[in-house]
Amino acid sequence: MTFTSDSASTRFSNAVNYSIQPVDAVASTISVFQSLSVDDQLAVLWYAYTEMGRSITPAATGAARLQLAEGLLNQIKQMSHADQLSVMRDLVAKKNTALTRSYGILSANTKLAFWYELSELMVKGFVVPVPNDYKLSRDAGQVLEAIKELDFGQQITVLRKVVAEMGIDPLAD
Ligand code: 45D
Repeated sequence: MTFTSDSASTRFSNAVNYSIQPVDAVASTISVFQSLSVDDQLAVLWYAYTEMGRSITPAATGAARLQLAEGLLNQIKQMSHADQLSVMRDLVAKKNTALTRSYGILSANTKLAFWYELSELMVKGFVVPVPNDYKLSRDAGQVLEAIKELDFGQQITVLRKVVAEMGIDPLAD
């Protein structure tokens, strides 16, 4: 097998990246994230959104995808702030409810689009905000920093995986 100079330089820069950012930065970020309290998971997701917001374009999240989540989003939009918060906590805590089961049948990317849209609804004032004085735990702060240090593709991988596991998959076992 021959290597062109291009692939050699790709290999070189990969090697450099590995030393700064090991492959399991993604896996370890996911596992620490999942060990956080429910509220810290919600807060970290929110702060991750506020950091990434500019790089996620609404077009990229796909209107077609959101259509599948629209019923859920409309339902949530009409709830009181307290109920909105319980729904989000139920999703994270994998509590079995009609809503978490509806969420569970969405694809991983639609789940990501759903959370993205919830954030947008928060920004527009339709969904309960994170209290200004909410204090992340030490671990949560570290997870957030770890996410910020990942490249965009790795951030998506982490986020997709954590939101994919939320809710209840009515078709599982
Ligand atoms: O009182 O389809 C606390 C692309 C404390 C393209 C609270 C993409 C107590 C393909 C719990 C904190 C890959 C770009 C209150 C998609 C308390 C594609 C409140 C990617 C009130 C989809 C907490 C999309 C609350 C991406 C309200 C990357 C927390 C999407 C709410 C990323 C948190 C989306 C929310 C992200 C977080 C969304 C709603 C990171 C949402 C985060």
